[in-house]
Amino acid sequence: MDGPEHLSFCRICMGTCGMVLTTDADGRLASIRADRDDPQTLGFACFKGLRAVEAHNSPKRILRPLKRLPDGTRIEIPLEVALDEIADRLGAIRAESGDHALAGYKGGGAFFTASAAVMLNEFLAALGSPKVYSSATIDQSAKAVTAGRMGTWPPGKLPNDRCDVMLLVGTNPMVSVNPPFDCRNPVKRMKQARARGMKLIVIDPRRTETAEFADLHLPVLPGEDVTLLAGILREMLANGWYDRAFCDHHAGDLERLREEVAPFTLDYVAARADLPAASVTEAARLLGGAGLRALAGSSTGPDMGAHSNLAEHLIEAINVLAGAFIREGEEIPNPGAVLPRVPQPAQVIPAGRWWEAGPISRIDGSGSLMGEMMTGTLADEILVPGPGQVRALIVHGGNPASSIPDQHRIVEALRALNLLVCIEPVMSITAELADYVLPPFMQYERPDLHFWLYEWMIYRDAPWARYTPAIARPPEGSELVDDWYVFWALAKRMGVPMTYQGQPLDMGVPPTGDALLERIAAASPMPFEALQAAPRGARVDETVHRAAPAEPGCSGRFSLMPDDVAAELADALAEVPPGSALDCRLAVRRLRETFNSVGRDLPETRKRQPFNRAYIHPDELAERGMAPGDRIRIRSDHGEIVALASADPTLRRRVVSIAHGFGALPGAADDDYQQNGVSTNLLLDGKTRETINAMPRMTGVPVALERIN
Ligand SMILES: Nc1nc2c(c(=O)[nH]1)N[C@H]1C(S)=C(S)[C@@H](COP(=O)(O)OP(=O)(O)OC[C@H]3O[C@@H](n4cnc5c(=O)[nH]c(N)nc54)[C@H](O)[C@@H]3O)O[C@H]1N2
Ligand SMILES: Nc1nc2c(c(=O)[nH]1)N[C@H]1C(S)=C(S)[C@@H](COP(=O)(O)OP(=O)(O)OC[C@H]3O[C@@H](n4cnc5c(=O)[nH]c(N)nc54)[C@H](O)[C@@H]3O)O[C@H]1N2
Ligand code: SF4
Ligand SMILES: [Mo]
Repeated sequence: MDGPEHLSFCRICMGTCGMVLTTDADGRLASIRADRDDPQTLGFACFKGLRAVEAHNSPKRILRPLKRLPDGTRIEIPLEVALDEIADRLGAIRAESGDHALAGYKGGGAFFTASAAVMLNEFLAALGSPKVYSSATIDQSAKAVTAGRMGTWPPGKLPNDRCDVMLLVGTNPMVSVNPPFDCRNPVKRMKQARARGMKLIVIDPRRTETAEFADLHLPVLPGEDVTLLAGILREMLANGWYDRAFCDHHAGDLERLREEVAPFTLDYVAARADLPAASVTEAARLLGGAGLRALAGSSTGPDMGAHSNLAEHLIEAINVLAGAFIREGEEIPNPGAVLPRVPQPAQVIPAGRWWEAGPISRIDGSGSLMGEMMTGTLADEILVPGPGQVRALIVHGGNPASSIPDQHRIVEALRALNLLVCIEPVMSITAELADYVLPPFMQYERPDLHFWLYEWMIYRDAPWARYTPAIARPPEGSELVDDWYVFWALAKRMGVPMTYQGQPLDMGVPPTGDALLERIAAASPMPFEALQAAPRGARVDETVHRAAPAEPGCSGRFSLMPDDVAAELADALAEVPPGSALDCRLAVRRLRETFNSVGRDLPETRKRQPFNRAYIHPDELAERGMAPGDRIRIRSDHGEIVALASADPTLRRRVVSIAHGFGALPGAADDDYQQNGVSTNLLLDGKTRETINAMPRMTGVPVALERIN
């Protein structure tokens, strides 16, 4: 018999879906369903989140710390013994090769564990190593680059519910449940937005589930966002379709923007991005010429392609032209729920270019962004000899062997390490390479907060916060670890004091998960006990916050076209299209059933997505003499993979759309496509990287398709 119902929320993605759970007589998770009465997520939950019972009780879950022996076999060892050994080995490497030989990589599993989301950073800082890498810099770090090159507006951009027109570039929130669109039940929120009259423009090579709602869909050729966005900006400027009053006050170099986008004429854009010219004009008119409040937002599509930093810069330039910001006196819907509140005057904070100060990569001179080094350089940091070469890596809730472009090279690098430790609940392909695997509590077994690092992106209409206690008991006979404990226990053994949220940690007595969460929420107007007592979360205070007037004498302006951006635009313009042999383009995409590589091994998931299908338009298939189900070779300048073709009429022509996060270790016994799919990172060179954030090219990459049976 199931016990009473418990309220909690899912922490796989930013959806933060309210859930109703039950546990069995042993306290183990027994059932899960979406909470119809959740005030934020309104009864939504997706396939991935509803797999939690299987995931927590999976026979594939790692239940006790594992150590790999020299012959490659693995044994279970007690947690404290594993920590002793890891601390000894870290200490020895540090003594021999210095602080910078120690590094860490964190992925989604770490970011969504509130108590430990910044523990890796704190741990490495305590050791004197700047070498924190994460999935954030193989994702949308173009947004941080753009903020640093253009400037920022403290009150923020228009909230979704206040805009009349929204442009979504390369994002499919109906499936990815990810910003920039509202991720609290995106389908319902989109229907509501449409019902109140919001116009939607979507730029995506696929007629996605999101594009289905659009007034205007521009099926851009992948990798050509820069072309299209420059064309839209040119049209806005040429026709006077922009907010002159806002730009007069806040744009620094509008004329230079006008000059630099001038070559992107309608004919040029239509030919190169392969779109009707009229749709470019119509997008520009809706964004700036219809007297409506418009907002542009983007995600992985433009931020993973060629010139991703430039593409993102052009998207934000559209926002400046449209004046898409919260103005003086307007309400700031979420000024901070657990994050500290800071003054938010309606003015431009000029481009800070923060990466120019701080640590610099010995590989390519890239600096640090968001307090991290660039993941695009990680394989080289491990493989290239010299002072500062990385020899030990702690992987926290990530799967770098799967997620980093040029899979052969990153796997070679992970194998070359003197020490690889994973905090990881399942035998991921990275864990397979690890010297130690420390299995953590899974989400419903730990107390947690909402994804506080980016809380304003989740809770968009109020300063809302949410706490959950641990609901389920871990499996019988397991020895699991709190993610944060690993770092605390290693620091203690290594004799280095750690801080946490700016305060020293007691290195004598370990903290508790709740104590760490309380510290995160210390600045909240709501006492932590009150938050703990609110089962569906709470608005932390009732004060209405408004954008303050600009500080007297402030003169900051947005940099719309600084020199480096102009140079990148000139490069993009001068680019010669790839040779006719590579006549198709690879496009990134997400699947409903998996979260990157997470969930791959669950039986229901495997039933639906046994491997990653290569989606191609049916006419494209027919023209190439291919049929759905054919084995095809996808070849880039860098590598090749074999996959099964699948017909997708929602795609534009000349595109193959295939998800990442699949595949075994190359050459391993289970490296079998029909069993595990294949890593698209075998196609990506990892070396063609953007300046500043070392972002590799992951979409829009030219490929050839060939039938092989
Ligand atoms: N070719 C290509 N490559 C890509 C992308 C792409 O579109 N195309 N996308 C990129 C993007 S946007 C991202 S964010 C990265 C993702 O990069 P990663 O975060 O490195 O990869 P994931 O597959 O999400 O791995 C998350 C790991 O966390 C583990 N985990 C799950 N729950 C927990 C938990 O509670 N605690 C702990 N400690 N671990 C847990 C999972 O088992 C899994 O192994 O991949 C990037 N790589
Ligand atoms: N179900 C599910 N949800 C997820 C994830 C998952 O793996 N599965 N991953 C999570 C993560 S880590 C992230 S970062 C977010 C990502 O969130 P999103 O970026 O919204 O991810 P997608 O749904 O892949 O949407 C990207 C869209 O870009 C389009 N695209 C591809 N190439 C180009 C291009 O060159 N230009 C343009 N304009 N469009 C292009 C694709 O067709 C696709 O529709 O999703 C998160 N949510
Ligand atoms: S949308 Fe995200 S948060 Fe909601 S159930 Fe799915 S995975 Fe969990
Ligand atoms: Mo991501």
